[in-house]
Amino acid sequence: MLSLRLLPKNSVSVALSVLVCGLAADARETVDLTGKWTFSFGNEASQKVDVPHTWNAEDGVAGPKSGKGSALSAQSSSYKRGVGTYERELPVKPGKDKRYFVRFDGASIVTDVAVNGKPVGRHEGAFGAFCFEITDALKDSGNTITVKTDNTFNKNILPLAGDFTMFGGLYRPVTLIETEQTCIAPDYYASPGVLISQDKVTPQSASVTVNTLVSSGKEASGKTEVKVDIRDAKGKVVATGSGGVSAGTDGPGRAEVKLNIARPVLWQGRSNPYLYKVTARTLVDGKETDRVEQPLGLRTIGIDPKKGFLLNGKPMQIKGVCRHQDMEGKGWALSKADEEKDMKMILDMGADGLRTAHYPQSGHIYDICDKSGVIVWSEVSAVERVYDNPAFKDNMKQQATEMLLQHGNHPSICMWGIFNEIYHQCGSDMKGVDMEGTLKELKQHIKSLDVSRPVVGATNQQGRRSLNEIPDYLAANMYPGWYGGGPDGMKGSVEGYVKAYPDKGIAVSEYGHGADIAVHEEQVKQPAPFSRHHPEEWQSYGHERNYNAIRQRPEVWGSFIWNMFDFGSSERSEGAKPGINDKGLVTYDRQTPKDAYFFYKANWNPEPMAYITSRRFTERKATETTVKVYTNCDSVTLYVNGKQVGKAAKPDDLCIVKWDKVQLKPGENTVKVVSNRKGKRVSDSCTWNVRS
Ligand code: GCB
Repeated sequence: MLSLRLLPKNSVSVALSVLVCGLAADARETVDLTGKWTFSFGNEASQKVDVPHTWNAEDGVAGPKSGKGSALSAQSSSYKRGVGTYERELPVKPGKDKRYFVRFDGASIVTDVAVNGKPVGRHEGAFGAFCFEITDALKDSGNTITVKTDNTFNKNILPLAGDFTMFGGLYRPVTLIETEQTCIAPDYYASPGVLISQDKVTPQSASVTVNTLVSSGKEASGKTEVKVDIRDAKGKVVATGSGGVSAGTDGPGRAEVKLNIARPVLWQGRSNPYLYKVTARTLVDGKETDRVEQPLGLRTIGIDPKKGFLLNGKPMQIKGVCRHQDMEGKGWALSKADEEKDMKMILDMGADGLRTAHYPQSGHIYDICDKSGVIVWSEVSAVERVYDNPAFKDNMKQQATEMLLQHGNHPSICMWGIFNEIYHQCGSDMKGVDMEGTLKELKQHIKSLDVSRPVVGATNQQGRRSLNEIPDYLAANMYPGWYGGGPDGMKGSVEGYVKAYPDKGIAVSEYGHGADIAVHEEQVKQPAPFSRHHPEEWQSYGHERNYNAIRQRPEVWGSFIWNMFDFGSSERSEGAKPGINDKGLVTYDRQTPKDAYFFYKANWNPEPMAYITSRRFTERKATETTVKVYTNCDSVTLYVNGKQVGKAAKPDDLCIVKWDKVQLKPGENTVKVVSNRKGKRVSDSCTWNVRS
């Protein structure tokens, strides 16, 4: 249960509220501060920009200065890291008796905010939202907000390392909020101010506790109470309750309301992502002053080392992907439409799990997962190393608190991740640092806020027992077929972990292979990972072999492909383009799903499909070739240059059909496959040129 504990409100690093939808028009107003910003990096000339914005969209993926090496560290960067200053006028004429807040959904890495030159708050950490009250800093008119964001590496702020670019700037939306004197706190760790815990969920009934955080301004007066109702998906009220507000020791007051729902419809992942809606309202002397709505998906979650992941008691092996939050030409500064496009590609492929590696992502991503039934692993950005000093630990706990309070209502989130590859690339500089002690504290901190979700970790240290014992359940990053050993090594790697940790459960938190869509090979051979030669054919073959081993072990509670999309990694120099990690199933510009994408689509998505692999291998030398098709149809017929080749063929149990020794003619060849499933005709075709 998300058991709310009011933490001391820290004026330096407080955060803000989450989704404020459907508010009473006269109670709370929100304005997106999208346009009209002036921006300058360091002493450079200023320019007009819109927010979300980053200054690293291009240089963040330009690759290392030296042009060689692949150190997995975003610390020694060749891209611009420093202070960017944003400024704009605030569209506000302060009303008497009103309060004003400014909310940032995310800014990288350290942010200082001033209104009319008066500091209103500082936030440390690139992935959490934060919200400051600015009422006292406002004038009657002509109000200016100045925001300085600094993405310089900072050893007291997570993450300390990682194979990804730390894009700088106001990269998520900024919102101005106007409230009445008594409101649902928008500024308590930027949580929605309404914190839901699912106390007991069975098919017969569900009991839920809703804690509403109530903030009263200086001028507030009157008797305050909170009313909560829960509506089903059709809008029918299925439970109501109300409660008085007890004063908070520090920070907002709190109203606890317990509710019961008879015979609830459960949130059952992609097969039935059923959502209720919780509405909490503050009333002063009977008059509504504020309202916040939150999603409620009733479900139980568990991991069984023998049965896998359990959703409402039903075992499943999560078919997941990992995602970084950047895109070509935009870095981290994505629009909602960009995020929707990413999630659509994930859903179309048939995945039912998402690991937000290596940090919490935007509220919008979790919203989409709630609505579409995707199981989410959301993680704290403890990548490769953590320190054990108080300043670092404070920041770690603050970032964890933000993740839990901001996103804890999302039913899609089914586990909290506390580390990725700790000890990786740690040399003598980390000698004597009690990294495991720090992670134990992190786990304890998370448990003090939420006992309803398992804590997991992604290891790559099979031998480090004590590290791997820290999370409730374990997962491991495994790269057979890429960083070492052949792709069939997945079987042994999985078995090794299962045997070593029989009570911990095992998931494959990462597996993958690089692929450049312009590089092709007739005979697949394992490439050198840090080379420029990353043939697309090897990636798909590696996934076929890896996934075959994973699916044969149903006790493996999930697998998460590394990665759904190519992503920016300033220190990499390999594959087609320096600065890019090309293990995505989809290219960085999102224009091209690679062959391996369709391997999963054939295996995971129920819609009939057939896809000819190596379709981009258009310029060939050999007249004899193998044609490989991924399909979920019962049988497929191949035509080359209009002539049927052999008989209709059936795919194997990995949805693969292969025709060997297919003859092509010199010059242009049309290759086509046709199939039927459930009366639906499916076909695919491509053109290959043979030039000897
Ligand atoms: C890993 C890391 C991930 C890297 C990936 C890779 O194990 O967890 O951050 O990007 O390997 O591509 O090497």
